[in-house]
This record gives sequence, C-alpha cells and structure tokens, in this order.
Amino acid sequence: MLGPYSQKLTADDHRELLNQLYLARYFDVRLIKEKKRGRLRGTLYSSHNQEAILVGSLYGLKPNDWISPIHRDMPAFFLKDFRNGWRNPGRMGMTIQEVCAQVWGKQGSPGRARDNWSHIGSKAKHIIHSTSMLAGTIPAAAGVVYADRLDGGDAVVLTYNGEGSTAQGVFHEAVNFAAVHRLPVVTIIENNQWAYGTPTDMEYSLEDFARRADGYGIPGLIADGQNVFDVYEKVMEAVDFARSGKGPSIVECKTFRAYGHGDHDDDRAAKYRPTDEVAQGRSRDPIAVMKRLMVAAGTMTADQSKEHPAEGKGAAEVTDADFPPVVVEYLTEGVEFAVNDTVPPGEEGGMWVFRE
Ligand SMILES: Cc1ncc(C[n+]2csc(CCOP(=O)(O)OP(=O)(O)O)c2C)c(N)n1
Ligand SMILES: [Mg+2]
Repeated sequence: MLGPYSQKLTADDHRELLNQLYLARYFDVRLIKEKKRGRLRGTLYSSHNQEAILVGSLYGLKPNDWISPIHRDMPAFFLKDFRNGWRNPGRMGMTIQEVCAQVWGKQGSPGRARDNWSHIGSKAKHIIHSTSMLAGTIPAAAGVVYADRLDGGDAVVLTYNGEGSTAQGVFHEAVNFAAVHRLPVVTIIENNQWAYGTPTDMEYSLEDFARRADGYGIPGLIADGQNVFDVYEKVMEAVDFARSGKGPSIVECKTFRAYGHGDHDDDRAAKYRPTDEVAQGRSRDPIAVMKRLMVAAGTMTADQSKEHPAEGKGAAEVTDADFPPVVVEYLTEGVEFAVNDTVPPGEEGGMWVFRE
C-alpha cells in the first residue's frame, strides 16, 4: 500500500526514480572498476544498497531547499534537483563533471584537487559543505535555515547522518536547538547497522534510532530504506511538516552497509561481520524492490523487469550491459571529463589558506 505522497507519483516518476537508483548504483560500481583498472586513486565510500535513501529523500525537494550530505552520500551532490534535467546547468545540484572531477582530484572540481571525496559544497546550489566531524552536518544546517527564515524564506534542509553519528554530543545539541527554535531541519539517519567496525547494539540501547526524537519532543519516523517509495513518503511528511513552520523531525531509514566502511576496509569487513548477516542485509536490493513495486503498480511489465539485471551484483560481477544505456552514457561523460582534466598548478597549494 502506497501512502498519500507516493500515490501521486506518475508512471514517469516511477521510471525516473528507477533510473536514478541505477545511476547511483552505477556511480558506485564504475568508480570501483576505474580504481581496479588503475585510472583512479583515493578511498571510495560505497553507498551500494543504500541508494533508495538518497533518491527517495531528494526527489520531493524544491530547488531552493538545502542538503547537508556526508561520506556515504556522494551521489546526493549530483542527484539534488535532478528532476529539473540531468544535464540542465541551471538546476540546483552539482554537475556530473564537477562530482567526477572531485573524485579524480582534478582542477574542475569544487575543491580544486584538495581531496577526492565529499569535502565539497556549493552556496549557489544550496549544498552545505560536508564536514568530517560526524553529525557536524546538523548545526551547520540549522544555522543555514535559521538565517533563511530570518530573511523570509521557506527553505527546508535535509541532513544525512549514519546511525553511529547519533552518539555524538553535537547531534544532541543541534537537534535540540532545531527543536526549540522550530527550525525546518529534517535529520535523516541512515541506519546501515554498522559504524566502521561497531554494530548498532554497541552504539545504542534501543532498537529504533528514530526514538531519539522523543527526547526533543519532535516526530521520529521510520522508513524502509530499501523501498524508495517509503523513503519518499516519510521524508515528504517531514518536509511538509518543517516547511509549514512546525519544526524538525528525525527520519530513520533502515538499511544495511553492503561492504566495508570504505574500500580500504573490504577484506577485513568479511571477518568482523558474520557472512550470513551480510548476505541477509544485501538480500533486499533497492533496485529489485523498486522493480517489484512497479510491476505491482502496473508501471512495468514482468518481462521489462528482467531487463538490465544490475540488482544483487557487486562491482566484480556487474557489466555495463546490466544498466540502462542512459545511465552509462551520463556517467561516462563525467568520468571522461575527469580523466582528461588537468591538475591545478603547484602554486595553488597555499590558496584559500590565508586571506589574500
Ligand atoms: C567525530 C568523529 N569521530 C570519528 C570519526 C571517524 N569516522 C568516520 S566515519 C565513522 C563511522 C560512521 O558511522 P555511521 O555514522 O554509522 O555512518 P556510516 O559510515 O555507517 O554510513 C567514523 C568513526 C569522525 N569522522 N568524526
Ligand atoms: Mg552506519
């Protein structure tokens, strides 16, 4: 049963959501392949199996809304305002060229080669610069929408946090501040069951991280993080609540981290996590779940659902033929731009360090 927000999504929306899921997955596996091939260096943090959280949460935002992503949300930088045209330079999200140049550490990246991952942002595109200090996404986000409200705006901010980050003192301080001031801050908790090598039962004494909301007197919603419609539904509920001036919410999205913390953690991951737990956690691939829902809704036939079988496959097994050509073509434009881009001149090393 679809909720009231998801019921309004059209067949075109369903196809767009599925393509976005494919694109987020392809981003992940293609980068792993590029690294294995020796065309890319640096650590990668996989969002494999967690794509429905990014796609579903971003889909209903207004262009002017803000986001505050972290290490596991790299596709969010280009998926923001994606509905306004994947290649539309005016849309309120980063281009695929910018994001790939960032991953490759090239001149065309927002960070001009200072880092290869999520330490980027764009004031113009309403993307808050990501910070490595876990839960540091939330106070920055609260400040941004506080200022926006004072200026008469109605923007909402989505902050993304792993469940491990909720143990930080600043998580409490910032959510409490947002609650007291009724700020339009939607705090998404990507509960992927692991924070580096720490399982959830060593992080928190309750089952549902959404219950943290009770302590602040705000709504705490739970979404099936493998189901893009359910994420969309719960986030839209929280977004409308926030936009109408009622204040913040927490949306816990239940999911499972498919691989190690980063690709440097790959082999060890197999040892500290029971293999049956990992197999179980990966068994509800968000692409497969979406296809089943589309067949049930009549927006895809059973035969069509067998096309592009990327679901359930890791980077080593999957090929480009497992993805829709529109997805492969789009990301390839970003990858080729980044590979051919230059590195900044060495003199830039001290740039942005001291006031010019
Ligand atoms: C304040 C702080 N402590 C520790 C770290 C190191 N660190 C980076 S990611 C991470 C695990 C985060 O787990 P979680 O919040 O569940 O997110 P996930 O990686 O599972 O998506 C840790 C401990 C950090 N970046 N900041
Ligand atoms: Mg986690």
